[in-house]
Amino acid sequence: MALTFVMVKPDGVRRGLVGEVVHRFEQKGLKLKAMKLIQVTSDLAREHYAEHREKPFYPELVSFITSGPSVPMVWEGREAVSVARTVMGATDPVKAQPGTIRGDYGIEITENIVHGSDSALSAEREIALYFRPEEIL
Ligand code: IDP
Ligand code: MG
Repeated sequence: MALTFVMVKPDGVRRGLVGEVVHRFEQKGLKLKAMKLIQVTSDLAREHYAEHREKPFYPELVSFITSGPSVPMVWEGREAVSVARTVMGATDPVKAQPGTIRGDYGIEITENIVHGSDSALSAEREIALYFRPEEIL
């Protein structure tokens, strides 16, 4: 069974969407393996988003992701990485289909409610950044 890393970003927590996000992944049939409420530090944010270091939106992204508590989670299931991204919808909520989290709840590209790993390799890296092995049940 595959694992993936998902995180409710600070806008999702501020807007009271944690329950809705968890509900959608549960409803799809993924299994919750770990979850907590944390304040992402700038060091962690820079490491998490290292691949975007050269992008024009990187400073805004780091400042947004550290702007309040986030809820990192680990989910398990068949093809969990792509299933989670399908449930989340396209990166830009303007383009995300209705019925997806970003399609139903967002309109800003930076404040797009959720993060989800884009490959098995990123999932492994991101899970290790946010969770100790004994926190994954
Ligand atoms: P993803 O979250 O769908 O995997 P990425 O391309 O990995 O999308 O981008 C990471 C995050 O950076 C996005 O979720 C979004 O919050 C932000 N982002 C991506 N592209 C832009 C942009 O063009 N302008 C502003 N923020 C962006
Ligand atoms: Mg990404």
